[in-house]
Amino acid sequence: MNAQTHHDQTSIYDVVIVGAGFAGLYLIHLLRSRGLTVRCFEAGDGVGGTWYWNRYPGARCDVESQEYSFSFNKELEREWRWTERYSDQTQILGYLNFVADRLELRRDIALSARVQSAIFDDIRKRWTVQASNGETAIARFCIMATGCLSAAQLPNIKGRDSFKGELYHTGQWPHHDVDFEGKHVGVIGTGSSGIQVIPQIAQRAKHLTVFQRTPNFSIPAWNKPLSPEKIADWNMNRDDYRAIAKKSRSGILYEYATRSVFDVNEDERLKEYEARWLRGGANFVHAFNDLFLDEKANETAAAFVKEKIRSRVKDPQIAKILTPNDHPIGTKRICVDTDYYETYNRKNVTLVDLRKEPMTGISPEGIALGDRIIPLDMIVFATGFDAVTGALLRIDIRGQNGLTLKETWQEGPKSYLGLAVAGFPNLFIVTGPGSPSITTNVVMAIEQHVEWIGRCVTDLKSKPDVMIEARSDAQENWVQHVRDVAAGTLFPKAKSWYMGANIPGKPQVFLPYIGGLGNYTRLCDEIATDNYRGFLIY
Ligand code: N01
Repeated sequence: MNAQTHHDQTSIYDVVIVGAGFAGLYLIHLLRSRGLTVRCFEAGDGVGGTWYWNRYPGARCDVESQEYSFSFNKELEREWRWTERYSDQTQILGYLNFVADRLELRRDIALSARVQSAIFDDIRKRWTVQASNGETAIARFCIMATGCLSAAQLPNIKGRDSFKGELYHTGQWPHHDVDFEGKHVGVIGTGSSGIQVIPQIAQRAKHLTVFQRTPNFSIPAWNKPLSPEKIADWNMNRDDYRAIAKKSRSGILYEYATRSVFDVNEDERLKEYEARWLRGGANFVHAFNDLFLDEKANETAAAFVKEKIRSRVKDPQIAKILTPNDHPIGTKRICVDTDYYETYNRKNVTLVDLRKEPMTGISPEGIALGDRIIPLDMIVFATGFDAVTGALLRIDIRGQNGLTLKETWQEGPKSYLGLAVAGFPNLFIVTGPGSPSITTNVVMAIEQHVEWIGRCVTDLKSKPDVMIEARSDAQENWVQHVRDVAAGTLFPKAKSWYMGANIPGKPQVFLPYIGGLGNYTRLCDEIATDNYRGFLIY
């Protein structure tokens, strides 16, 4: 199967890939190695996806660096050196550029090419994909590698566009230096992005006002340089570590407890929490095996962190505002911080509790809270993303008989395994709704998906007119299973982006599959071996 030029701007490929982040880059490499022709369209003017866009000060991964990297290529693993426990955005972006160069991926990527539509032609059995750079690609397969946290959500606050100062979103951070010096800055949002950017801005701005609607739980990162011992250990045992991670629930080498909160007395419980607090990171929420299952168990972990907040924040009133009270710990993505709570001890930082004093609008001068206006030179929106489905639904995707994905998902996204959607033949999604994706080490989840899709596409390579499509009954069963698994946990108790709760009008559906990456991988492999059970091949 060769790429042939159709006319000036239209070319024919075996596969079109949308997005050149972790998923798109690996897809190009793997599919090319199977003899397939590919074209990858990327909206940014560089590769890297999430790590290209989220370049705000303090942006850092909360999965440890050695784990948050590709495992499929030993040479890449040997050549690249991580330097910190948790890598910052520049290093991860550097890594992805290194991968793109080392595997010679760039020749198949069109940059500054945002895909506008992907339309299936029932007669020709091909996808036509149009991008903003004027290119049109016709391909047998279309793979959406558009990311789970890539559609930035800029709330439509009254008067927003009248603001005279600078306005940024953490997920669309500019490439130029942003100068905070001497400025009055406002940050809206206290999720993972806000919690990272706030301490950084506080150190540079004249004054920082944080506008908080809902407080979040955060655990210290205790980030540090990787020690020579840690590097040597990883290099020696990498293959074993990777194998364990891939079979685990989250794709991360957390210390998963096998005992319940109620198996131990209070002293022992507090000792366990303290030990994990001192080790830092999201490992904390795995201290006991019922923290995501039992509200009473969860409350013990939440109480421990609330006490820590009180000890880190000097003013008890401020500490109270920063203390979460509307969700079990961990049911919104747990945050990992460096000096977040301590930032509120600074004289140049003010916290506004939007629950008490709602934001009524944005004026040319600043943010309005009823009668008073907080004058600002700059507003930073750390307001998150239309997660998981947003990037897909911003593209005009049409399957059989012109059916749009938007219509199909009107009441919530449905997919089979998070990989395919009934009515959309030869279309695959990497880390789609109903896949483990964002509740895991997403790089491991991406590798699994890419390898599964690669296997499927390769199996069909010799039958050029054959299509594969999720069966509706298999899809219904999977959607129900995803819901059932979530319903057995505390996750649906939080108004989180996992539930679509952060986007006005978005159907409230638990988006990821939390049955575990290891289980999911085994199931996907079994399905492929069983002649793609649950798929129509016709
Ligand atoms: O977004 P969020 P994020 N007025 O949706 C507030 C990953 N990530 O970009 O909770 C006022 O979590 C909103 O308030 P509320 C990670 O998976 C990872 O921070 O809706 N406030 C909330 O406080 C993470 O979970 C890393 O009441 C408004 C905040 O904005 C995911 O990305 C780093 C508002 C949004 O929080 C998303 O994180 C960064 C409004 N109109 C991100 N609208 C690491 O690896 C929204 N908010 C460390």
